[in-house]
Amino acid sequence: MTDKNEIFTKAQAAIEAGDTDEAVQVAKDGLALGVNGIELINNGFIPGINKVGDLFGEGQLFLPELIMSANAMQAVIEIINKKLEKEGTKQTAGKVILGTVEGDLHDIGKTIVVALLKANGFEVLDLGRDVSVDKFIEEAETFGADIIGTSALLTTTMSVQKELEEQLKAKGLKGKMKTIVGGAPVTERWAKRIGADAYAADATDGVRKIKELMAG
Ligand code: B1M
Repeated sequence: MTDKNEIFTKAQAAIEAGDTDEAVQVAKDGLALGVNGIELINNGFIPGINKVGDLFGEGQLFLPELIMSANAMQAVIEIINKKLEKEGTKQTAGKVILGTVEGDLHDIGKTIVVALLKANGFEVLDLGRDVSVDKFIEEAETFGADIIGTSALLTTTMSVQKELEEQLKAKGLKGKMKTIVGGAPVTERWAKRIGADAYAADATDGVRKIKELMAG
């Protein structure tokens, strides 16, 4: 019988190879075998894309290969998200607006956070990627968001999270809408420095912190 670890190994290998068909097959097989979707992402697919990122950073992999791996990652996240959304609860735990900041096209992590929030009963408006501060604020007001969540994957785009805090203050909205920040280069220290209400290291932590923000 195929065990979980074998599925995780295959998932990682498929992402490293940038093989979308294989990655999709592994995702489907894993879910069919009863492996939890989040576990599959955290222990299989994320280690794969992290390895690709490291090799890219070291100059051992090039952009076309990075794009192939990212595409494979997107395809499996879509499949797992659908499953998580189906399993989600129906009550409204709060309204959250989420997006990747302006200038930043990395949206795989943000999309996982969106799915997990939906599965936990939150009403979520996903603004996608490359979202300006003005758009975050405009959409949050229209949507009646309790929380604005931003994701930044580039050290150069983290500053947009700071800009959002400044704009919220300037418009008298700080406190009315709480903020949470995430993304690989983002830290608790950065969140404190810019005055964000919370920081999350990963999607599970994101849901936990958002629940705390709703309660407090
Ligand atoms: Co790019 N990229 N990339 N990339 N990419 C990084 C981020 C990089 C670290 C790679 C490297 O050099 N080692 C590097 C950034 C260096 C830096 O800023 N210091 C980099 C670079 C340089 C670039 C380009 C500039 C490359 C180029 O063009 N020369 C370019 C920039 C484009 C742009 O944005 N303007 C670029 C492009 C791309 C692709 C388009 C090919 C693709 C993205 C595709 C997509 O997202 N649709 C891509 C990818 C895939 C990566 C890596 C390999 C993986 C990112 C990822 O998806 N991780 C990445 C290396 C790395 O991070 N290890 C890299 C998996 C994902 C699940 O994790 O997003 O961290 P993550 O999300 C986590 C947590 O952070 C947290 O929860 C998630 C789940 O656990 N989280 C939140 C995230 N957001 C949250 C929000 C929350 C709460 C938690 O609440 C609001």
